[in-house]
Amino acid sequence: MAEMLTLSRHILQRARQHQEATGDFNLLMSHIATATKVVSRMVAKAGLLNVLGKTGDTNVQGEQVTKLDIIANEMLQAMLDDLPMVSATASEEDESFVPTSAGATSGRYLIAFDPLDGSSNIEANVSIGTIFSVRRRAEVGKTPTEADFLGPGSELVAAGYAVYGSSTMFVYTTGQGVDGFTLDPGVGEFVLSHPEMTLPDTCTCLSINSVNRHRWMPGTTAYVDRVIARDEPRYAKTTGRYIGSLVADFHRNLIYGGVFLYPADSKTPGGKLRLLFEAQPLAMIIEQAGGAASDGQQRILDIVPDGLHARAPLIIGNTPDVALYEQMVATHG
Ligand code: AHM
Ligand code: MG
Repeated sequence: MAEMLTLSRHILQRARQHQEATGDFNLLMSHIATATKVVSRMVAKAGLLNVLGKTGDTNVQGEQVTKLDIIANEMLQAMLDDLPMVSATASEEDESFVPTSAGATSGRYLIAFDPLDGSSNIEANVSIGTIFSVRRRAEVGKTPTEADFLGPGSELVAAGYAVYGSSTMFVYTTGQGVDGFTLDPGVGEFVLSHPEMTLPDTCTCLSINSVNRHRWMPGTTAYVDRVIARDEPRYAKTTGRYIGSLVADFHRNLIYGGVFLYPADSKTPGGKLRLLFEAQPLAMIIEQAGGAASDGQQRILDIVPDGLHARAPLIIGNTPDVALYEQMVATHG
């Protein structure tokens, strides 16, 4: 019978190779994966279930919350609440972190997630996703605090995302490379389809919201102009691709090569995307895939967040393209 390497088997095999006892970790990842399977199903049925559209509320970021955002958020929280190894969760949708019922004091892990990224695209049937990260608490045996979450991304023990596209994929890293799994809807399991993902060394896609050009810093304008001039071999075949769903934009660029930018600009001088819920996990994944992530001046994974909802400019993709952006910002400001 043909080999079918499911996500659980893959985690167990990895653990064996590295002689780690990861029963806890396997259960944790399985629960996250199950939550994303449920969200995937909800997203696929959204039109039928009448969960499309806005609730009329705004979240802590001041954005309109869609119904599916809330459902996905509750789903992830519920799936993690019973796990004794999880101390607390933090979500992009909630102002504060939430201690779990099972492991608040004793749990070793803290989970941060963006339950439904790119949710402004839901009604148009465009790909959206879930992003998560896992960090270890410095000290167990006490009540979790917000400060426990506020470490640099370099301390993450795992990060991943699910993308709800033409198929549903689950991509994750534990610091030993990046592996991608595709949901087999018949079996209901994520199956290894993209082992050891690495970025192709070509800048195929330039991904930036170009309509914001009027508010870019000079370095960003100079950078984009240099890429789209297409007179350097590296950029001779570069094309523009921007979905407006970070997970989907990121995933495409991971497959084809390229750079995604949500830079600092005059409207959002501190960036738009959130460090804990978006930038840190994707930065860990891109580095593990051979790429780089920067805020324009420093490595994303070195930044220490000053709050759960801290934001950062995000320039993420192939290393030479991210380095060129840093150089252009250093030269032009
Ligand atoms: P959100 O759906 O979690 O609020 O995410 C923010 C989204 C990202 O998915 C995407 O990269 C970005 O906002 C697009 O922003 P803009 O519409 O300003 O280009
Ligand atoms: Mg979101």
